[in-house]
Amino acid sequence: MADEEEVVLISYWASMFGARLKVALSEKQIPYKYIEEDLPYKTQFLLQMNPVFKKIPVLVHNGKPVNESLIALQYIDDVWKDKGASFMPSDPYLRSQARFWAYFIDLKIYHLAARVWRQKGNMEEQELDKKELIHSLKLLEQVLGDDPFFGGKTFGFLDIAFIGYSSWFSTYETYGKFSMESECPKLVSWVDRCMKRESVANSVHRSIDVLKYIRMIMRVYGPNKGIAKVIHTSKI
Ligand code: GS8
Repeated sequence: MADEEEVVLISYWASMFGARLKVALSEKQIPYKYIEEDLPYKTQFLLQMNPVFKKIPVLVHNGKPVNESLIALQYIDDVWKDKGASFMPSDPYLRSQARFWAYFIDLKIYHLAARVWRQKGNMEEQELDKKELIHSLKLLEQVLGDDPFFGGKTFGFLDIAFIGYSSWFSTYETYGKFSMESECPKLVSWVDRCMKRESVANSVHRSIDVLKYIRMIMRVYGPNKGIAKVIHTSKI
């Protein structure tokens, strides 16, 4: 990276999406300026850098924004392809599969898990959401198989795409009343392996920190009381 290049990451501490970009920049050893966004009071900078969705994370490279974390993750891999191994497998089919499961994580796991910990719906609906969440996590566990990483022997794109979610595992377990260790032991071991990497240990919050924070939010505001709006207003 030339000296005059400037990399800025706008994010929010507990965001699984932001964690992707922290891990990716750290893996590629790219220095960057970090801006923590206070989401209910979005800064002008965020609104300028992501006028369409107004969401974090945003990667700003030499003044130009890259929105959507999976797109920004691929961008980092493309721009700094000479810095370390590519996050993506070289085989086009395996690349397509890594992208597919990354979308699955955001389309399925994120939304189901949010319904579970926010305790959305009646008891019956909550039970169905929980079952589907566990089923989705088990599907991912099958994708991992007996490999150490989703990238096979090496830590790659799908590992980076999913590892930020591990900060939320205790929250999923607590509000969903299930045990990740019993349901998905291979995923739990995978998290332990990933956490041994400096890039992950320095970027992904411990699950207990997010749980403490969510407990406090639930105590103060209760379930189903516009948590989505208040969640970002209080720090641990
Ligand atoms: C999701 C970003 C997102 O939901 C991505 O970048 O991958 N698909 C996008 N960001 C949330 C915070 S993390 O839960 C956000 O910015 N929310 C603020 C808002 O919705 O106003």
